[in-house]
Amino acid sequence: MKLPAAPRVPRREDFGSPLHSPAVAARVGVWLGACFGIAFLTGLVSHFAQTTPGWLTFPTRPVSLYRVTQGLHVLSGTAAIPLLLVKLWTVYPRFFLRPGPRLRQVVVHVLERASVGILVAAAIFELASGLLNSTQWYPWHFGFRRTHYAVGWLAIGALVLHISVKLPVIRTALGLPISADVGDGGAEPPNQPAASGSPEPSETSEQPEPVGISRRSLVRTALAASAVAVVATAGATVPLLRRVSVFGVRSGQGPQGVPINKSALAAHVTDLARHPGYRLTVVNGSRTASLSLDELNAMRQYEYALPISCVEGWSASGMWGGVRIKDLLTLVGAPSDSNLKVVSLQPAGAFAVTHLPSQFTRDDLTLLALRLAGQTLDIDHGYPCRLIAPDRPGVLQTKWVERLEVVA
Ligand SMILES: Nc1nc2c(c(=O)[nH]1)N[C@H]1C(S)=C(S)[C@@H](COP(=O)(O)O)O[C@H]1N2
Ligand SMILES: [Mo]
Repeated sequence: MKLPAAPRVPRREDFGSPLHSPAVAARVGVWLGACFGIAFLTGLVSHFAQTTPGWLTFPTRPVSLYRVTQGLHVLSGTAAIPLLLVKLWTVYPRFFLRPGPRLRQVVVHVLERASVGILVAAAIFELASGLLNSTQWYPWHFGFRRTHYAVGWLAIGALVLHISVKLPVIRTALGLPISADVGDGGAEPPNQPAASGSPEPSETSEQPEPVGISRRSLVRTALAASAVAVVATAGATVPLLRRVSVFGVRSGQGPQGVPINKSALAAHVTDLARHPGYRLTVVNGSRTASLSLDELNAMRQYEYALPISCVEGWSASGMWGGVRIKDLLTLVGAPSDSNLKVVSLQPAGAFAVTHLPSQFTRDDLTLLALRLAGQTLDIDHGYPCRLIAPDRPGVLQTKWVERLEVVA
């Protein structure tokens, strides 16, 4: 009678499926690497757009630059999710690899495993935190933006190291047909009898029947899943896909054709915003101007099509009407390229006060908007007035503005 084998830690050799192969890992990895590369570069743009004042002057043209880069950022991250899952599944038997007996082999093994561990942890963290942020769910206590940015460097560093170390395997795997076996440094090539004694497997040796899906199908399925994820969310920023994108955040219509992120109710600003005694205060040192809504409407009005581009990946264009910020500065004798502090009526919150650098202040397109789509601004879009500047992240397009103050 055969006794059941005692439980033991698995070994790499226990995983015989031909899908656990560098042939799959390298092919999925190319796409995954491209997604991470795009997400990293567009993430840098996003970081610099929000880090103001900084050593970098973020440009105000093209007006939709940030809309495109941030859309790409969120979409490349979304596309990476299915790819990362398939890639991790393909390579997970390597987790059970054991180093050779020599000290040097052990050291190299530990270093290699540690770098892969950092890469996997950082990649999972970036995709998970980004996904949750785009759904505005924050089940954590750290600042999302700073942490996501810092771990982004960790991920890209570990990725570059990983690609460099793996380059020979990647090149071999990509140079051969997908069905060819490339040793991954662990198991014998699966589905081939161990070549004990004879250097070539004999021609008559029986090949086991392939079970389940082929490597090619696995790679294609991973890419298809990735494409579906993109199409299901891209409507948040690509108007043509709005109806198809069932998972697109805020791809629906908000008041006046533009979605809402934070409503007046959620910002606890409704009463203040509707108060009949509302006045906008503009401050330049000791000079102050105080304007009622009627007075603002009596100033010269401009109308521009500009996008709201949220960091969460959704964006929408609107026709905004109102007064130029630089015209308001003239009222208090401030130069048009002043730096401004923009203060909202909103009593609290991270975006209640923002900084408007001089390149935006002096720009003709930068408005204190009083209208959207030809109508008085909806209270959820920032009534009585809101900032709208070209090529600026949505979070910094302050709603319910009550005060503009010239700062150094
Ligand atoms: N005062 C204030 N302004 C704000 C916000 C906020 O929470 N408070 N949210 C910002 C964010 S994150 C975005 S994307 C835009 C959305 O503008 P919308 O609701 O008009 O589309 O407003 C920005 N302005
Ligand atoms: Mo936003």
